[in-house]
Amino acid sequence: MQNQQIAALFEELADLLEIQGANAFRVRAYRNAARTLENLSESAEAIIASTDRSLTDLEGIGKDLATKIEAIVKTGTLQQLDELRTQIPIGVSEMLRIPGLGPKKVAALFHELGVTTLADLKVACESGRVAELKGFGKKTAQTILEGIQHVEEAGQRVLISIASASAEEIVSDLRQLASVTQVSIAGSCRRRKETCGDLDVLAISSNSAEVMDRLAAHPLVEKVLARGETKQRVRLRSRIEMDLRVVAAESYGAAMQYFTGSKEHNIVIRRRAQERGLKVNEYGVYRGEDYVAGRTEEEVYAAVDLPWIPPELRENRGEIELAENGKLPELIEVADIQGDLHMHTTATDGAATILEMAEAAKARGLKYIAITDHSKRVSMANGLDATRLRQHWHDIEQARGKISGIEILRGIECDILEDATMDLDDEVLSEADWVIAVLHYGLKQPREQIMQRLLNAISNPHVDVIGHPSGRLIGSRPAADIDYSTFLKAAADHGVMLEINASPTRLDLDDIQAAAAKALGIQIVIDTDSHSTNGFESLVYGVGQARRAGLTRNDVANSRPWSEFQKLLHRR
Ligand code: DGT
Ligand code: CA
Ligand code: CA
Repeated sequence: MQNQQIAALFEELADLLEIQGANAFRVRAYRNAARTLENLSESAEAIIASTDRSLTDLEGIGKDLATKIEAIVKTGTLQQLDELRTQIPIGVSEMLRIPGLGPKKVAALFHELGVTTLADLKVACESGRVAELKGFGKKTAQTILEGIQHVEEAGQRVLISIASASAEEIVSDLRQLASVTQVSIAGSCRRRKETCGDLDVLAISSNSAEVMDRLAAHPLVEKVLARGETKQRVRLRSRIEMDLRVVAAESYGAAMQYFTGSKEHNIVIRRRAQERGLKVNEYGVYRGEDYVAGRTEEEVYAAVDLPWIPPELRENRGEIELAENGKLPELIEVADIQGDLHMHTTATDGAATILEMAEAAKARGLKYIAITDHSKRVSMANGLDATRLRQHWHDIEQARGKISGIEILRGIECDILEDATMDLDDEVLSEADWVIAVLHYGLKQPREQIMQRLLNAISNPHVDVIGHPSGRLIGSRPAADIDYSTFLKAAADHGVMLEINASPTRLDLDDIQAAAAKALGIQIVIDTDSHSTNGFESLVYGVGQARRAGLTRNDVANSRPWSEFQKLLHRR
């Protein structure tokens, strides 16, 4: 159980309590606990297991919360939360996913209008009942209607970070069984898609009943939905569902290939097989009745005259032609990343100091970082004005003297304001080592205004990179309306880099636009946007997105050693 998963349960608990109308103080205690856990550099599980430390040593964690964390680690859930989930209809908690609808507004819709599903809510908005509600009004009702559409389009998908943490935990548990010789994640999670609809796991075992029993008994599993001879479908407590299939060793590669997908990729593979007089299915490759291959994925691809294709590329977006011509890219790996150029400290909304961030980055093998706290427009994060920023840079210089083996750049994450000017003036930006320009506010502006802002930032000679370009938060905040062909061309013309923000709720640029950026020769930086020393763990998701885009080391600026990366600074 990772801290992030425990924190998510506390957040859900706080939401449901708030909808129920619980005491605000209690609600805040759970939210604070969630923050504390997210920012913790050590796992709660390890603290519980240790003899010399205790959860109650942590800020804001009293005896009651410590007991709850222990219960979550032990059972995967919290009785109180399970009860609340039965009391508050699932449609009501779903409303929380609508941008702009917090627990207070959802509570009003639930208690005063009796709305319990998104469909109810739509009707209530259209009939004018929502607009009449105290604190709502016509504009809010309209925003809610747009939000419902956004949530419906996003569906019930789960972030890759949550999906892969659960899947990895279950896979390593099944691996413990003596009868299990192989077990792996397949499906969209293996392809590292930004969200997963459900989880797919494959195992080789001589005893499929034993594997299914073990899965059914796993603390993360809430319920067995279906069970057959060799397959089982379960629902996890986090509400995502999982398919488990137990297969024979000679079918393992074929099953992995089949269940990794994507469907679109598999259709082409099957067609290639037919053209060669073969049949491919989840059991193997067959000529007539005869099994010819299927033990490994390599065998399956070889049967259709292709080299093995990395899962992240299997979307039928040109990977088969690349494979056929021996031109598959050598995809970037986590270990290639040498620097991280977007992170926050206690100067704004981060949880760790400059030196703590530098030490944590160094411990993870990074050779250079940029400290990029917020600019003043982000007042709720205590953003920096020019005076505080210069003081902060002075503090960074001091920190440099206290650590060796890692370079620390004096950076800034500067807002591109709604009127298309920069939040800090050129004079102070010119003194920075590294400037990230970003949109945070006014994301709903029409395309022309959004583009004016991005293009102005790109033509500012002090801007090194555009951070999380679309501003989207997956499943909760829609992306700004960007004309990508104009945007990417401008970035290429001005030599401005673009970020893949690795935070699992952002993953922005997305895979398609990152591939388009690569095609134009734009340098990409994969940044974690860390707000605590734990934040560096998100790197794997950013690298996953970069791999889906077909990026190699050459495409990613922060895979370069410091001596080379340094040459990219101040070159504009
Ligand atoms: P998801 O769960 O929506 O995030 O996406 P996937 O790709 O994990 O899809 P899922 O779980 O429905 O199925 C896993 C893989 O199994 C899928 O990528 C390809 C394969 N598969 C499932 N159903 C079909 C099908 O009807 N035809 C073919 N060719 N392949 C299928
Ligand atoms: Ca799936
Ligand atoms: Ca599935």
